[in-house]
Amino acid sequence: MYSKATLEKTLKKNGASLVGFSDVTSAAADKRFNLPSAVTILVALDKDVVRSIEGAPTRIYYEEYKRVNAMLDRLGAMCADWLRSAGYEAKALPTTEVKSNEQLVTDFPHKTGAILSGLGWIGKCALLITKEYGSAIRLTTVFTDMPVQNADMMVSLCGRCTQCTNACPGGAITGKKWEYGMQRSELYDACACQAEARLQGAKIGVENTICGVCIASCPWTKWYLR
Ligand code: B12
Repeated sequence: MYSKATLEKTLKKNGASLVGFSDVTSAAADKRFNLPSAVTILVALDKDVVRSIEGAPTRIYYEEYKRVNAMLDRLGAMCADWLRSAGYEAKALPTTEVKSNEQLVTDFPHKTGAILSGLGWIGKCALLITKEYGSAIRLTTVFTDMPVQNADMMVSLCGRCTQCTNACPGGAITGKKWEYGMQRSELYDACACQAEARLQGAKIGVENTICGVCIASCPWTKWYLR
């Protein structure tokens, strides 16, 4: 009854698009509540909403952003409850946690578990990209002591594509292809992205950093939108 497969099925039945399991002991123990494993939950963004942000963010994208964040928080809590019922420890991270410092780095970026569980790769735009949904996804993490093994990690499938580099209104993306262990700064300038996302947000009356033009420009996202 309590197996990884059952947990995955339960989460998908309740709206998760993809679920991954990873051993995160390669990250510092104090950044993962001393727990060795992570469950990474992905929810895909609505196709029509993603189509609406080809050149600039929209109000409906902001509404979708809030809807998916709330859904991920619910799925994270559900996952933690399930793990505790199975006799494991569990700690759900908030989906939107920005306990980030001036360098815009959180203790445990959600993308880390996604990469280690083989759900996708880091695009040239620094977003997680999956074969199924491109980068039109948001994600969250639940730490646990349920034993899991890492799947094979994916290599970047960005090839020579420069769509996100060309589309970024903030000129934040360098165009370099991601390899495991690469620093974010080699891929992109997070401060330039943040400044532009603030401007873009202000244009539609939103105070948050909201953009997503790199999401809509990605050929893997366009494949999902077909
Ligand atoms: C701070 C932050 C920002 C900053 C900096 C962005 C950035 N890329 O770091 C600003 C304000 C600019 C920003 C902007 C946006 N953000 Co933001 N942001 C975050 C936040 C809160 C923390 C990210 C962080 O710590 N970055 C630090 C760097 C080092 O990590 P990283 O780039 O996330 O990923 C690295 C690690 O995973 C590492 N890694 C990979 N494997 C392994 C393995 C091990 C063992 C280790 C140690 C590391 C490691 O390599 C990656 C590349 O360097 C996360 C939520 C979260 N808690 O994770 C959302 C998040 C990254 N944002 C998200 C989104 C969607 C956006 C925007 C599109 C805004 C919007 N919604 O309109 C833009 C576009 C950003 C872009 N192109 O990357 C999503 C990304 C979804 C996806 N498909 O990847 C996240 C995950 C939110 C969520 N819950 O879904 N964001």
